[in-house]
Amino acid sequence: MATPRRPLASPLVCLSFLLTLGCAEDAPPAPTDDDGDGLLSDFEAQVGTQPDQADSDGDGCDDALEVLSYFDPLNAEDRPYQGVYPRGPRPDDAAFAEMAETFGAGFDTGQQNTNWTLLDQHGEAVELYDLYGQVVLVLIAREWCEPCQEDAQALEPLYQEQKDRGFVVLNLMLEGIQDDSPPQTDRWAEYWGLSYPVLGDHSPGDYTQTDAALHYIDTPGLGYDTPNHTLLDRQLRTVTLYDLNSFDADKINELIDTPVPEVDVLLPENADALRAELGLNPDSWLVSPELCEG
Ligand SMILES: [Ca+2]
Ligand SMILES: [Ca+2]
Ligand SMILES: [Ca+2]
Repeated sequence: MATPRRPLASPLVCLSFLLTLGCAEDAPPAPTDDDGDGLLSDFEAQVGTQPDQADSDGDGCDDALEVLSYFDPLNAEDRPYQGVYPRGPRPDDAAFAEMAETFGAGFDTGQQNTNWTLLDQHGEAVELYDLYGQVVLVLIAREWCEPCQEDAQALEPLYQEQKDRGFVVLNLMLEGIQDDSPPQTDRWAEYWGLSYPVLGDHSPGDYTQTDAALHYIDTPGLGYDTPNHTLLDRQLRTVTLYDLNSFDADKINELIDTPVPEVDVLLPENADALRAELGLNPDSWLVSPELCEG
């Protein structure tokens, strides 16, 4: 970010303190924000970011913005998405392991989905576990399939309407405009006006060779129909698997109305003030990557 932030502990504060009460000799030094990124150095020590570097991982986003928008300030590959998809707080690995123990790990109804990662239409990695806390609709489609085209378009207004409340469509694309040809996710997204993540997961005539779709196609043999839908709740547990009917807007809205699960994340004490200073909306998980470049 171009504009360095004001240090939160002003020298004037210490001066007025000296004049009125005097400074105890063994008083601990006031916390400082040496790199001006808005995070006090003692907080930076707790989360592992650099106290003398505003952007610890060098991805263009200052530490404070990453911490407050739930991206990883120590991973340059992880920063606000070009597609501006919602991102909430993510549980740590131990918490995910505990949930898998409780609900069962896998993709059957009620189970805690196992994590997976695919590239979207902007070439960015989208990881399922980063979407914890949101209602997720997995749409599996092929470019040549007309009902898929209609379905994908019909989901766009629902995504626009509800993404602020924690709803995302993950559109897994298996094939391109010809049977078995590779999908082009940017072409599909652009042509049909889709802003949710469109993820390439090519199945050259055999869905068992896909990286994620194979978990959501619950059918014997290699045959499967598109479009199909799998709905996950806010804890990423399967609610309905491989549904061949049109997406169920009522069920989706019912899940969106459920409370967001609590996640233990370390946030600075000045989080509210910092959010306001950085231009982050405290009621939304949508963060534009433009905030990073200032
Ligand atoms: Ca820093
Ligand atoms: Ca960064
Ligand atoms: Ca980062």
